[in-house]
Amino acid sequence: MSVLKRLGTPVFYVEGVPTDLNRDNWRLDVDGLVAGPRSFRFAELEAMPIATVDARLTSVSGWSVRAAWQGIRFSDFLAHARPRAAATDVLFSSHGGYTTSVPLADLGYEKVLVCYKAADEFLEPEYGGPVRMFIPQLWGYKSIKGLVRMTFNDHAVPGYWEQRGYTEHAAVEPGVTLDINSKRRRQIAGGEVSEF
Ligand SMILES: Nc1nc2c(c(=O)[nH]1)N[C@H]1C(S)=C(S)[C@@H](COP(=O)(O)O)O[C@H]1N2
Ligand SMILES: [Mo]
Repeated sequence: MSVLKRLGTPVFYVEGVPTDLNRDNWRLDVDGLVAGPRSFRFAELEAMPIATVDARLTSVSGWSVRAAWQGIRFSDFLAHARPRAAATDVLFSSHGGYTTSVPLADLGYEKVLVCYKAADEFLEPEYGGPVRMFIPQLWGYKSIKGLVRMTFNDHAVPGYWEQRGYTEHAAVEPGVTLDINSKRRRQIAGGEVSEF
């Protein structure tokens, strides 16, 4: 069981938890402004160097969870995705049709992962398995779960929550958040949540 599940981390999955996606049938399609479209299998992802990032996922809805997130650094994954010089943003799509777009400038941060494990356990479907994004400096709605497509664009595309009024830039703002690890409410300063 992943640490996320053990801690009782809230599950947010507006399109429903996928029941027909697993590490064998999962594919990640990479397209748009790239040298050539590519499709990756889970085994190919697993063969890439794995990084561990001790950081928090923070939801705009008022909670935050700390874990040892694991996967491929997005900055390393770029060598496989091969974006063209004109690319500025990546549109992420889930198996069930959730979308969110993130500037490459934000994705270059060293703690951003194409994530498939937490504390050495594979992610359950409800926590985004087989593969999700982990982007700790931005609100959780940018950390797409059930990731199946990355489209490199020269513009931002409003995603599921952005179309419903959430900000496009999504930098974590000051406020009160429930720390899922300690079950305590804390005031946060905004930016990446790292103080507890
Ligand atoms: N595919 C998909 N990814 C998603 C969401 C979603 O509804 N669908 N919710 C987002 C939101 S709002 C948050 S806060 C995090 C929550 O991650 P968790 O459900 O693993 O706790 O997932 C994000 N990724
Ligand atoms: Mo969220």
